[in-house]
Amino acid sequence: MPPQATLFSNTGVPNPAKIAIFLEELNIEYEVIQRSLRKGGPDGAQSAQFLELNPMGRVPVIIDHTNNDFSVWESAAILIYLAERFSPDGKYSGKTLEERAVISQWLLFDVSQLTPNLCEIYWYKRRHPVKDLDPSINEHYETEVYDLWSMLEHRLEKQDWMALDRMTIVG
Ligand SMILES: N[C@@H](CCC(=O)N[C@@H](CS)C(=O)NCC(=O)O)C(=O)O
Repeated sequence: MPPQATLFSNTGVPNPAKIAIFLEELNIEYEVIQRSLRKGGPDGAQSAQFLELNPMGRVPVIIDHTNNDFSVWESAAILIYLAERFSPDGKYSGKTLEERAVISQWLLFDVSQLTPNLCEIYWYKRRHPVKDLDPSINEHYETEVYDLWSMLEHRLEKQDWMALDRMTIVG
């Protein structure tokens, strides 16, 4: 029997792990195929074949073999798709309008605030250190990230899960 889904991934980067955790939670049988980032060739995320699946040439991407090999990229979109397709009762994506609003609030907070600020710091400190960088730039992004993380800490001091009283697609 072929697996229910294929996850295109790369060991050592964070976004595909979110999808793998959720596939496990949903008890979906899946295979993982590694893609070399920023490379062409048969295993590369920039190959013409992979760009057909994700025009950004990035991971994660999933293929749902139980739905005519429908494919989705962008981790937040993948989480929403998997939740709605494999758990249509709304357990993970929200059962009511209000639950869905709280879940999207935290999902969009991650996508639009937390992750972009983390990426900035990662890029210029680790991937591409900038010599003699104006310290105010460092301060700006570090303060942003510490403030956002403090918000998460504060919320998780009061409850076990980010959005609701149970695990959802935002943790
Ligand atoms: N917003 C996208 C980001 C995808 C992304 O940037 N993935 C990284 C790995 S975590 C990647 O494939 N990078 C390769 C590149 O920058 O070319 C998502 O959440 O799926």
